[in-house]
Amino acid sequence: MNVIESINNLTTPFNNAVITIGNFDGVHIGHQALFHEVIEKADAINGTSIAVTFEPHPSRVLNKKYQLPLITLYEQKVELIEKSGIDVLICIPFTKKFASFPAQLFVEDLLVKHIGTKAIVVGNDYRFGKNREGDTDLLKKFGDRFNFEVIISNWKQMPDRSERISSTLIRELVLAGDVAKAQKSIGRYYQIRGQVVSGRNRGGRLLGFPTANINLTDELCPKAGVYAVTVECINKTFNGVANIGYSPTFDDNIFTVEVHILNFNKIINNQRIRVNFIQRIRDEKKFSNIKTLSSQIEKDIKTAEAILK
Ligand code: RBF
Ligand code: MG
Repeated sequence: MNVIESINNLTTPFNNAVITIGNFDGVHIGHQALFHEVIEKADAINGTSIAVTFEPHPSRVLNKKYQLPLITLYEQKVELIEKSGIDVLICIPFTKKFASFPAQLFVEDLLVKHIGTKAIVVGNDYRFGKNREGDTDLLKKFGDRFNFEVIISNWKQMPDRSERISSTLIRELVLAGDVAKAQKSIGRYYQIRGQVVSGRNRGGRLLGFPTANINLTDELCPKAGVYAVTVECINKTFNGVANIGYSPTFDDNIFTVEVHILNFNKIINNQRIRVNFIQRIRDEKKFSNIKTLSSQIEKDIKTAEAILK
């Protein structure tokens, strides 16, 4: 996949460009469906399949007060879009100036003149231009005027058709600890990335279950509790159990994200690590002594092994 990170690098329009545009936070099943429609259309007209996105996320530039935790940071978003099979990813550096472009300028200058759009695939709630003034009706008008096809794609539903899949739904599911349902809406396990930092050296010494403590680079962290996970580090994937929270058995009240990796005895301080959340096991609890916590962790490991086998 060709990744273009500056409008200045859009020198010649693409051949029969078929595009979709969005923030694509989470690269969920709905986004993946848009990418597939773009790829099919591009195949049909011998064209180029293109995803257009924005970096930083527009919410970071436009409203400073409440910042949504992003589901996928830029690095992971690029990886996932690449996996979808899209030919070109155009990341528009999002600035206040860019946000102030009127809808027509955005379409005529960026989409038509620079990208060479011949077809665009968007959801029916798609909005564009300054103050989100453009909607799908206006896009169709511009399509007639500038000679591109507008394809409106339906929202994707959860497999049981209970809800529409959206980035908002996925944030809610992850924050509620429902990682199994999150998996159904993103089409992969929810993953966090970070770096291993030294902890209090308590897990191994006191409890018999050493953990890698993680300094998250990601923003969206699952609800406090114990989870069956897989762990990617040192170029391999391992099974594990994660604990997220304040370890209430001890009174230091420090929030940690930690994983105990099964059948593992390496020291991985400072290494990059990725944790995939497979299933929630239980809430965190305050135990009356270290021995009962320790035997509960032993049970958690058995539970995780059964889930992961
Ligand atoms: N600490 C608690 O205070 N309550 C818990 O319920 C709890 N569950 C855990 C489950 C697992 C699988 C692991 C690996 C750790 C858990 N811990 C829990 C955290 C434990 O206290 C921590 O790993 C050590 O204190 C080292 O930081
Ligand atoms: Mg630890």
